[in-house]
Amino acid sequence: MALKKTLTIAGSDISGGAGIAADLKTFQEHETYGMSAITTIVAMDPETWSHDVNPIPLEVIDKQIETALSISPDVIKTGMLPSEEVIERCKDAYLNSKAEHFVIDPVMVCKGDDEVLNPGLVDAMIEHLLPHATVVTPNLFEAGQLAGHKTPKTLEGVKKCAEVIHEKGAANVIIKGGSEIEGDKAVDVYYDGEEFHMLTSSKIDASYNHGAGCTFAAAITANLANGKSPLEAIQNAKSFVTSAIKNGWKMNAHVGVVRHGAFNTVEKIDVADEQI
Ligand code: PXL
Repeated sequence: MALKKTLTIAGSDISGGAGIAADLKTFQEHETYGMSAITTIVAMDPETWSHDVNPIPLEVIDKQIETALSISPDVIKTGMLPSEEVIERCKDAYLNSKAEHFVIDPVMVCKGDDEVLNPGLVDAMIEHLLPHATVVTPNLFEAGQLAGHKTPKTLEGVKKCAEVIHEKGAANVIIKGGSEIEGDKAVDVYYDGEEFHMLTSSKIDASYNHGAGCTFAAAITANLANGKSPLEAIQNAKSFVTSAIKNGWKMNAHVGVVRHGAFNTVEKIDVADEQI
């Protein structure tokens, strides 16, 4: 199969678990050619692990996007975007590219850090990104924000948010409920405007899960590049990230991180899919 090209426009997590590091590792695990345009650099205080977010100047982001687009990415993914201008640049990048798909991971906070990135970003994501998204991958908090609802806590609440986010233009919505939805399964809810699917795996010890969200969206991106349908891409990505979380490891006193390559090198964990 011809080598496909995947581009992430996202932040750099210096610890290597999330952001472009997660994306590039995941792209490689799927044999796609990964490229990155860095929007912000996140460094961590070694003592407290508080996140220090350092946005890259807009003109430097523009130059990176210009370079990457000249190499014709097949699928573009977004991650941490520090300003409304950068969000608009991502839309323009996708519309000016020949990419077939656009995957939006609507990063609003860093895990382990309760500082919400500028709340004005939510409106910009709704206006500029959702209408063009092949897939959007919010967690429960992000789903509530995008839908204009409270953070959903039940399956019914999650389904309502998925409907609203789909109405705002995202073709395929996958809401990561994970272990936070009641019951003995880790549940993600998929909606494409017609069908709801519940993707479930056993609840696993998810304490070492830094980077899980980025890895999941990057795996969707790579699967789409490799010709999978959105639902198949999401199903495969859930297996990939569940394996990565189950094999996560303790990095230091503050954080445990997913093992990005576990699906290919340690174990492939199955995910059940039920239409609901
Ligand atoms: O997990 C969200 C996230 C995304 N992108 C970058 C990050 C983080 C969290 O630390 O640093 C760059």
